[in-house]
Amino acid sequence: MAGRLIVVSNRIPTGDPSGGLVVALHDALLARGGTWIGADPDPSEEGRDRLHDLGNVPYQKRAFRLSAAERANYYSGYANSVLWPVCHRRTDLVEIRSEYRADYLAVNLRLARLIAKELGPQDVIWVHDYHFLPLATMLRSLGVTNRIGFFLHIPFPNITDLDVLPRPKDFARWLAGYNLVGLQTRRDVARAFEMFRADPRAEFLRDGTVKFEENIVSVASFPIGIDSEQIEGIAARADTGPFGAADPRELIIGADRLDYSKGLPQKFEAFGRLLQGRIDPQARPTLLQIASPSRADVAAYQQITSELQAISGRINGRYSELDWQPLRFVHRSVDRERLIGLMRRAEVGLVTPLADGMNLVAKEFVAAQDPEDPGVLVLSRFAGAAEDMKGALLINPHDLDETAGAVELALAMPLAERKCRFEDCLQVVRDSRISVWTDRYLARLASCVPTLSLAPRASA
Ligand code: ADQ
Repeated sequence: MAGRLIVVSNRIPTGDPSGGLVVALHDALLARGGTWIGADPDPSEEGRDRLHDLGNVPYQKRAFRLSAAERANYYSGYANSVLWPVCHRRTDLVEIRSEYRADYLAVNLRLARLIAKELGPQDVIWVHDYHFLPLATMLRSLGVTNRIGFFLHIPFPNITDLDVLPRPKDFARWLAGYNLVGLQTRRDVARAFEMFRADPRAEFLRDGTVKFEENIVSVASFPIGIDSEQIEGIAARADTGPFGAADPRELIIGADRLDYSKGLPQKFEAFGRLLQGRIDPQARPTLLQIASPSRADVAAYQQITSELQAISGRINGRYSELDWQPLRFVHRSVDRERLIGLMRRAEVGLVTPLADGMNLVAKEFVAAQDPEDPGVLVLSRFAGAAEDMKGALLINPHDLDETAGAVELALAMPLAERKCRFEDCLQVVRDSRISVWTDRYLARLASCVPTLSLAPRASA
């Protein structure tokens, strides 16, 4: 690609890049040169009519500012109280307010104008996630014909759930403004195709692309991964436990953002079933659930926190002994190296989302294992990661007995089977490593049919 790469994501890294996605995009920008644009962590409301420099070395970082009302309406509102629940099949939690949608569109339009002002003819734009669905249509309406790619990190919604959105038909039109729509799994692609098939404005072309009014869009899956080599390295030298003399014999670990999509009440209840059905009273499994606080200003997140505190209190009240607390619910973020050490120490990784784009924790757990004595991954079928990770014990998190049974099986699994399953999973983790994901996506975007002419629209 001759021009610059311009990455757009709501969160922009400040300081040293950390975390899989941020590091991967950082590397892509280092290799190709370019600009990363995201929401300014500075809450100042001044200067919303321009991009602010957050540093120019080794690539440009530029930020757009939001007013307090825009943060509430565009970010906590439309993105996290409308689009997030719709994509995660929780239409019961959707909160529709006209100001949410108005500010979502206003922020996207302002950003489109700011980007268009500085765009070179050969620049390629890569937009990340549901905060910016309409950005391409808005850029097109400003005359931009550059290649624009989009990647959705969360599940593609079910076609019937889309009807819950205000003006549901916008969703397909917004996506069609991109040259390439990248999704996590083949199932996501199938759902996107179902949406286009049901839309009279769309026509499938012989090469598999979709013609939608004046646009041609490609849709494909690019399962995201982790820097597996780095995690394998950290795990090999990690401190594997803070427990000291109280080191549990059987450790089950969960690590998630505290989000209702992660199936945490189901995980706790399934663990309760496991304790209830214990045949050997000497067996004292411990579930360590580390849940990083998330979106605490949204009501649904406050409710799930109280619910989890209540369930863990009930389970611990019923089963704790003087020298054993079966469920440890740690409501905070922990240092990355410590988390990887805990994953290596655990006999079981328990990942139970009810809907999840990919779930990187599942891949991190696998990469963190000791190849000579690996733990077992128990993984929800509803995580994108389950599409390829056939070496995991796959469960339906709504079925508490099935989850409890899988954990029991994992705790008793002979070494030979553990190794065999681990090797299968590790192969998937390595094949989908983050550098491969970035390269595959950008190569595919470069080969997409370019947007040649535009029929500008007055508004998105
Ligand atoms: P998330 O919903 O945030 O990501 P996930 O993919 O599991 O979910 O990534 C979470 C990251 O945060 C992991 O790197 C994990 O190690 C870390 N983390 C989780 N709990 C932590 C804790 N308590 N302390 C410290 N770190 C913690 C969204 C989508 C996913 C998709 C990713 C990437 O929802 O489906 O896989 O983007 O595309």
